[in-house]
Amino acid sequence: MTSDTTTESPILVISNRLPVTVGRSARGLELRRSTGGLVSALEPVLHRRGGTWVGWPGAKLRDGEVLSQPSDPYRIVPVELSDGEVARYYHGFSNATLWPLFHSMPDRARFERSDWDAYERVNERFAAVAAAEDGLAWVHDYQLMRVPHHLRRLRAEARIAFFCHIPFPPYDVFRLLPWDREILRGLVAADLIGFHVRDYAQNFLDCAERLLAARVDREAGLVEVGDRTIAVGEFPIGIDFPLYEQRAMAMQGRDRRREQLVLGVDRLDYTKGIPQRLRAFERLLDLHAEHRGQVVLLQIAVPSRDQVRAYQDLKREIDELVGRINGRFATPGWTPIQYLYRSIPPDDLSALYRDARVALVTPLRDGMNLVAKEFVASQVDDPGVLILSRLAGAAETMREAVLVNPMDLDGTAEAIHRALVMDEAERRSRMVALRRRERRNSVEAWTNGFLRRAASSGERLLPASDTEFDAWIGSMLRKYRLALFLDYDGTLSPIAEHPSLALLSAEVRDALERCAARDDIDIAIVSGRALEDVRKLVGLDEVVYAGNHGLEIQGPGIRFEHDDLAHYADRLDRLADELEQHCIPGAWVEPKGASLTFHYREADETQHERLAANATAMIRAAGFQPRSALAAVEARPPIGWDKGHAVLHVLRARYGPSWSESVRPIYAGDDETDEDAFRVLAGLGRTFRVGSPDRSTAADRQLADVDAVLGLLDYLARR
Ligand code: GDG
Repeated sequence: MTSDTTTESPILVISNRLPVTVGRSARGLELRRSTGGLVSALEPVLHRRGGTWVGWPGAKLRDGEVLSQPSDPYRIVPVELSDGEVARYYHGFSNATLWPLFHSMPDRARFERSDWDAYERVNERFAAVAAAEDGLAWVHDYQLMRVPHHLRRLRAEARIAFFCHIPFPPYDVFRLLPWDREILRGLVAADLIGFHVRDYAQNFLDCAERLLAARVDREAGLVEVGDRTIAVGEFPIGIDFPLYEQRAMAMQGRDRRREQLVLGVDRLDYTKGIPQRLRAFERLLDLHAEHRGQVVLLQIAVPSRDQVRAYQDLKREIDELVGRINGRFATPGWTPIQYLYRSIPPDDLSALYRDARVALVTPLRDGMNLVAKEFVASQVDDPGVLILSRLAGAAETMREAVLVNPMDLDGTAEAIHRALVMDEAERRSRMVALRRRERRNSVEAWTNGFLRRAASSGERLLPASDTEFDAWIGSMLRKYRLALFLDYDGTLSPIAEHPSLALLSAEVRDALERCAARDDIDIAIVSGRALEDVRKLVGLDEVVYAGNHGLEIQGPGIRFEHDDLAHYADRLDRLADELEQHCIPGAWVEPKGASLTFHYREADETQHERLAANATAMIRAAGFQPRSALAAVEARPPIGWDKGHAVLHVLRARYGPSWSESVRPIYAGDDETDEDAFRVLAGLGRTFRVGSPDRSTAADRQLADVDAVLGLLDYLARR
């Protein structure tokens, strides 16, 4: 994979389905080109720039069968799924968990671990197939939200963009998902994350801030996770406007329908609000008898996900409603509702769009809704009226539509009435504005806009500003004394080749000294290093030092050593000797008083795994706890004491058992061992995780790197 970032690099599209549907007949493999909106959106750029489309072909391939030829403008690469995976990853986690939840219908969502496991496995496979291809990776939709993460693992330098075609739910709904953080971490491995409308992007930023402790800049649309910055923005999708316009014009010869036609076109899905729409139409006939015998609602419902129970139930509900309403109102010459449960050819659809007096687009929730846009593009003659649900993404921009709340049956019935009696001047002025916007914001503009942004994203956030720090910790500092806890390696000093090279920069030293000089700040350094080691590196007398993850603590007014330490001293010496004997060039043992670390950073890379495994086994055999660190394994005495205990010990020793009445702690650290401190301080002060953790953090916020910590120290010293 190349990391070329120009706008003209090849494109690597990754989506659940391929742009072709695979079938099998007596003549063998048959490929049918899919006609969906995504295909017509992306094929032009793939033709222009070249590239690859990775996806599921929808059927099993036999050995040697390929989906594209070298002469084709772009490659089509299949990801194969077993029947069980289709059931669990696709029908299960994608369509029975994420789809209802993301449409804010949690009652319909099922949460099954085996579905999640299949989703994770399939996403990993998509990423593995994609990792072998070139180009700017553009991952599509809710079925593949873990792909950016797995792709980034395989190709650290890849440029990855993600687009979500469905809504992103508010935090309160999203966090019902037992795998909420995993999904977010899957996404933030991308460089750009796109949504249809601003609300969804803001919901995503809320979730990233609250569940990943990420820093977000809502105005700029940036989220910072560890040392990476991800752009998040709204990119409302459009349609191929000229295509629909021309098709509608080509239909000119057809008879216009006599009746006043009200049209509904949807996949049969519970998000589309079809039963509510039918009831609203019934209400219209109740409230405005003048439309009886005149108006027909034609509802096209394209069969979708029909193996799923909820969709079968919905189908039955609609069948019954149509029967009941027609039974109530029909006359020998007029049937109020015509209902087609099938897909119709594109030309016929265009003819209906063109002839309809009213398009009734009333989903309960919809990412965007393309039917509304296709209807508008097809109004080439006497203009009709678009009635649009406020809960469709399309309502964010299509303000000249008649907007309704689909749950409000009376309101929707009145809107249909209004549309049916609206004079031509009003219909025309609304439609002119709608058409102008959709013509400009076509799907081509969407693709180009998104890809331009994807090529330029990757900006760094500004160092946290005073305003931001004020919002996080300002009010707390005005009322309380500050106990400032800082880890050393990776927090105050960047991780170095060798521990002895990790020194404080002049700026960090200066900011630390200025903090230490203030009367209202007390500093403690909490490190995995030996106490003497870290004391020498920092060298400030007024500071408390906690070495060996807090097993030994010394400083003004405190001298503490854990009781059990002496007991382990001899055994630790023996373990050090044993490990020394196994050292190869580039591996060494660092004694740290109460613990030791076995380093292998500079040893031959092919030996890393073996060295780590051996050291871990020896440490365990000697009765110590192994803990893996960066190219190192630590051996710690099996004493139930960690940085969390150490922090509480310092607070009690310095300020007494009621310390929280007068003191607020702030803790910054970059390591897994700092998580223990984040956990005990939750709600008692403010905690910062430095860098980009692999797993989730218990800290309140993240800071990108040592420079961001410097920003914090400088703020504390100056304020
Ligand atoms: C997802 C999001 C978002 C329908 N019936 C027939 C037919 N269609 C075509 C329409 C339209 C498409 O299907 C439906 O698109 P929507 O946007 O309305 O809805 P979803 O399928 O749920 O799509 C949605 C979209 O992704 C894009 O990002 O807007 O919110 O849910 O193009 O024309 N086409 C033909 N015959 C039919 O009977 N030929």
